[in-house]
Amino acid sequence: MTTALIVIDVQNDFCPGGALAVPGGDEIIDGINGLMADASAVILTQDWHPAGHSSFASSHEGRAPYELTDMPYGPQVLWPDHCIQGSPGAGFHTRLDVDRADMIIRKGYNPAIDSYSALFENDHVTPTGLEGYLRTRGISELLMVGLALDFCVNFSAVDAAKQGFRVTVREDLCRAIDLDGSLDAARSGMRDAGVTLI
Ligand code: VGL
Ligand code: ZN
Repeated sequence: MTTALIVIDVQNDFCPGGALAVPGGDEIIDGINGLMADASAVILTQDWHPAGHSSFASSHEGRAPYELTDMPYGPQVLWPDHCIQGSPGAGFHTRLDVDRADMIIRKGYNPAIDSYSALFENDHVTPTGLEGYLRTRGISELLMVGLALDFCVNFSAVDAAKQGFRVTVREDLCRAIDLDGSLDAARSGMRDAGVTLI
């Protein structure tokens, strides 16, 4: 069984000082680097939005960050502008060992659809291509870490479990945004989907 380490969105905008800073987001980096040596595959994801992305509150007249809106594909949290393609905030944290990565997958580049998950956009049908990459490499087991536990890690873990991968999330190597109970909901959703939380 080949296990891949999937490192979700360890980018400057999700670390302290960033546009959508996750509390303690930079505290997990050394631990993640430490896992890379033993992993048989290392995959990094990178949130990668065009300016004016539909998930940004600034793209919706009169709306503020962290409010909910309805998109054609369902409810969507409106975020501060973050991870704009090519900006410093979209870059990986300088301490993250990016040289060890076999694959970097970008997501959220479609202006009309957000993409929390590393496997599918938020419409839950448009694939990112990661599933095909994993399968063609014979990878069936995933260890997930990164930011944010209750959004991108959660959606990635649940989608991967639904697609038949064995998924473990190292909670100590994740940090959460925790918006209106989103962390508790994410934990129970992951467990219901068969994800192992350790
Ligand atoms: C994320 C909100 C918006 C994440 C990405 O990486 O969890 N959260 N875009
Ligand atoms: Zn985003």
